[in-house]
Amino acid sequence: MKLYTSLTSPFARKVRVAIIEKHLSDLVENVVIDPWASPDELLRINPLSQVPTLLLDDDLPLSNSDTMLDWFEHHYPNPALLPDDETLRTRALAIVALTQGLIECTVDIVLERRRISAQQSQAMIERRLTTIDRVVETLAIRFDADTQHFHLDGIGVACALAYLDLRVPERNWRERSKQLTAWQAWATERDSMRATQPPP
Ligand SMILES: N[C@@H](CCC(=O)N[C@@H](CS)C(=O)NCC(=O)O)C(=O)O
Repeated sequence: MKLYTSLTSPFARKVRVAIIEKHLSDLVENVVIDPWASPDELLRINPLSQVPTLLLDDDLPLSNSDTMLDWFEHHYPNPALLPDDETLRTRALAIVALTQGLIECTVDIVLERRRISAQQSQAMIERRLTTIDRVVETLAIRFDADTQHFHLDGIGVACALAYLDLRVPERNWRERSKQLTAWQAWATERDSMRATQPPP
């Protein structure tokens, strides 16, 4: 398998972390690519020109990080990155969806700030920042921040918060939750998170 990735994409990082947590690194070749340059190699398999893109061994390309996580969970169930219990599993997936939204909000801000200043919408940036604050506060309540396991919900939380640190550090999400701050310090030390840390 090949995983087309960039070194900074938080969507791709979720998948890279899950691959390491599932001990599948030997099965997956990482291909570092800039999706914004629309390289032919990526366009040939993914018309969205996005990372992550996973090219399966039968040459089927998958887009969308959560689709890939689902595929890995189904084909390589051990170690499991979701609980067996149906209720707990649904709760974990609800957190995964929230963290995906959190990453999308942060990416929106990054893209807006990349526009020339006359074209930037401060109202849009403010709206996304307010959403980010709300999601962090909600995660502080709903996410079960235990350190017994590092499942897909935890991977989503860790990658989303790390991306906030990278792109909107001035918002200082840590002010909103001591518990999440402590949990993130633990998550950051995991081998999978250390190995996928974006370059400075
Ligand atoms: N929903 C997708 C989002 C992927 C995405 O937006 N990736 C960004 C990099 S962070 C990208 O490749 N952007 C290039 C583009 O959209 O042209 C996922 O979860 O994988």
